[in-house]
Amino acid sequence: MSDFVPTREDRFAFGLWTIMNRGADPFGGPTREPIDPLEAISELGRRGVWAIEMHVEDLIPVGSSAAARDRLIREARRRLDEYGMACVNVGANVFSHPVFRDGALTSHDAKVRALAMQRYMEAIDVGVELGCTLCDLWWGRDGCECDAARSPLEAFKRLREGLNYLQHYIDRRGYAGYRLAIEPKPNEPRGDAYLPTVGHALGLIAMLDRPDNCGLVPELAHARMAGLNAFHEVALALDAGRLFGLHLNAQKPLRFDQDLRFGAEDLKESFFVVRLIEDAGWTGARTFDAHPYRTADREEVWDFVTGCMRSYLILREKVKRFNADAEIQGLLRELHEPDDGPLPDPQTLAGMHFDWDELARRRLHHERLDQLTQELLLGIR
Ligand code: XUL
Ligand code: MN
Repeated sequence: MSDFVPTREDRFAFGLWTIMNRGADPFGGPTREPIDPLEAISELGRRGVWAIEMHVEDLIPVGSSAAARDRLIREARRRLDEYGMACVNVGANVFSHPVFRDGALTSHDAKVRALAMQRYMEAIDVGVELGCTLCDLWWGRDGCECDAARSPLEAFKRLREGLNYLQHYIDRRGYAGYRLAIEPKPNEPRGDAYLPTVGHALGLIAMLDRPDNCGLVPELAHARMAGLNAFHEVALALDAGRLFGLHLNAQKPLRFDQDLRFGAEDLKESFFVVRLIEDAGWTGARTFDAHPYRTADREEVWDFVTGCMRSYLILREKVKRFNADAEIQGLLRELHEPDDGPLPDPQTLAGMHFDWDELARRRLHHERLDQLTQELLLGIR
């Protein structure tokens, strides 16, 4: 059996912000020492992590001089190269500063919208310098509590305009292969966020000037926060050919954004997500976007990092067992038969007779199938 030690081939990634997180929450300040982003890259590299994601501000503080910016990019590149690592997403932090308190892309203030756009352009430029090809937009503050203040019609229009503007920027700069993505989230920090789910985001993407170049980065916790099935959310993005990235973590449903270590909750749903992307041969980064507990000190952050990757590798091993389990596969085959292929033409179909009772009597084995899945996950199969 594997010892579950990650290698670059496993394509694991971490957001720099997850390592840099200092355990603060709305009720208390930081509980652990800061870590330098460059140091975070090297520490991840030493642990077999393949890639990083970041907000451009995680690496380059706002207001840095041009020389400091170049030095940070050069040093980040050097460290990534040293460990054979990649940068797979650079977004922008357009949510922390009070200037964005009522939104970035959807702000009523044209200057605030322009500032947000400037930050995203900077994210894309820095991404290009780091060999990255994705800008994932999570619009933390683009939402509302006070619906009287802004019509969602205005908000959707501005989000469309913003994404189109960024796409034109990418095209004008000739950044071939650079893509955009939306990371949906139902709420937090806003009472309601615009485009809360994968389905909502797909609706807006279809209306963009270049829908083919804008995809999704679903996050398991974001779906679970809304009480949705995260497995189905990821599958919808995959089915649409729009799974440009994926944020893995854990979350108790219908709560604040817990961002727990991957595998810490909802094991069965996490298992099905792993099975989905592994069986589909999806080659994107398996990015962990979670936070170490507030109780963790700086050293324990690395227990958190190792834990996320180990849980993924263990679940991947379970996927292999599931796919090789004769009883499970036998039940699945029975469920999929008889499949007579496509529907007949409507005229033939209209004249067909069905034995309703016989069809309704078919045994579906769901109880047995789910129990076998549970037992496999519990380690006795
Ligand atoms: C917030 C969240 C962000 C994005 C990056 O819930 O998931 O960390 O992934 O901006
Ligand atoms: Mn995320």
